[in-house]
Amino acid sequence: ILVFTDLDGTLLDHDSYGFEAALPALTALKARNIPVVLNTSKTAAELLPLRQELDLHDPFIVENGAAIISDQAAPISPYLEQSNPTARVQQIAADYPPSLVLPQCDHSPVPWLRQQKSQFEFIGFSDMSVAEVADVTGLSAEKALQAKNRLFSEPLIWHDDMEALDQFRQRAATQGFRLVKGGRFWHLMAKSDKGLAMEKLSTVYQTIWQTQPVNIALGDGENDVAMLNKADYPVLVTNPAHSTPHVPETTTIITTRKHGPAGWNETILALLEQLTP
Ligand code: 2M8
Ligand code: MG
Ligand code: MG
Repeated sequence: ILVFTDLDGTLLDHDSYGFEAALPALTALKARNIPVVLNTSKTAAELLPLRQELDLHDPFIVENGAAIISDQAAPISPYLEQSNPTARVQQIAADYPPSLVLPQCDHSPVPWLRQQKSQFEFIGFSDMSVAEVADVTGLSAEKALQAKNRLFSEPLIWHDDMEALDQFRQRAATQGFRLVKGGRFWHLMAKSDKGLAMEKLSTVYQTIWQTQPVNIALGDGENDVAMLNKADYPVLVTNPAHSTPHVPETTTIITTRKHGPAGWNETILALLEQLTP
C-alpha cells in the first residue's frame, strides 16, 4: 500500500495548517511501514521542514506533480534517477540528489508570464513581497519565503474577467503550460500533474516490491482530480472553504464526513481496517 496525499485542506487544516487530528492515522501507517507520499503544490523548500515535523522519510512530490524527490537514505533512491540536469534543476538536485523532474517541467513559467503583464491583470507570487504572500496565504513570513522559492510553477491571483482567463489559458497552452486551480490560487505550470507523478513513483515501488502497490490518494481540490482518478482508493476530503472539485462519475470516490485532517484520519483508519485487518 502507498498513500499519496495533498497537504492544504487535506492533511493540513485549510486555515491553521495544523495536522494534529491526523496523528492517530499517521501513527497507524508508520506501524505498518506504509509510505506516506506528500503530493502537493508546495515547494521543495516548504516540504523539507514540514516532513520533519510530520516525521516522514518517504519520497515526496512538489509543485503539482513537477518533480519527485527522495532522500539519499530512502530505499527508493537508487531507482529514482536524476533527470534533466538543466541549471534550475541542478539547484534542486544539489539539495536532493535522487530527484526526478517530470517531462516538460524543467523550466519555470515565470519568464513567459512576465510577458503577459501588458495584456492581462493578475499577480503572481514572484510579484509579491514575502509579507504579501504571508498575507494572502496566512503563512508565517518564514514559510511564505519558502513558498516563494519555486522552480517549476507559479501561483496566481487572477484580477481580470473569466473571458480573459480563457484566453490566457489558451495562450499558455501554446507554450506547453497549463492552469490548474488549487485551494486558493491558480497555478501556472508545465503539463504534468499529481496523477502522472503518482503513477511514476508507484511504478518505482512496484520494481522494488515486486508487486503492484495499492494506491490510496487523498485530496480536496481541483488540482487533486488527476491523482484521484488514477488511485485505487480515491478519497475526496471535504473542504467548506471552496467548491467541491468535479470528479468524473466513473471514479468511485470515498468522501470524508469530517473536513481536513480529521477527515483524513477517519478515512485512513477505516481503510487500514479494511485492507490490513
Ligand atoms: C499555494 O497552494 C495552495 C494549495 O492548494 C493553493 O493554491 O491554495 C502554494 O503556493 C503553496 O506553495 C503554498 O504553501 C500555499 C499556501 O496557502 O499556497
Ligand atoms: Mg488542497
Ligand atoms: Mg495542494
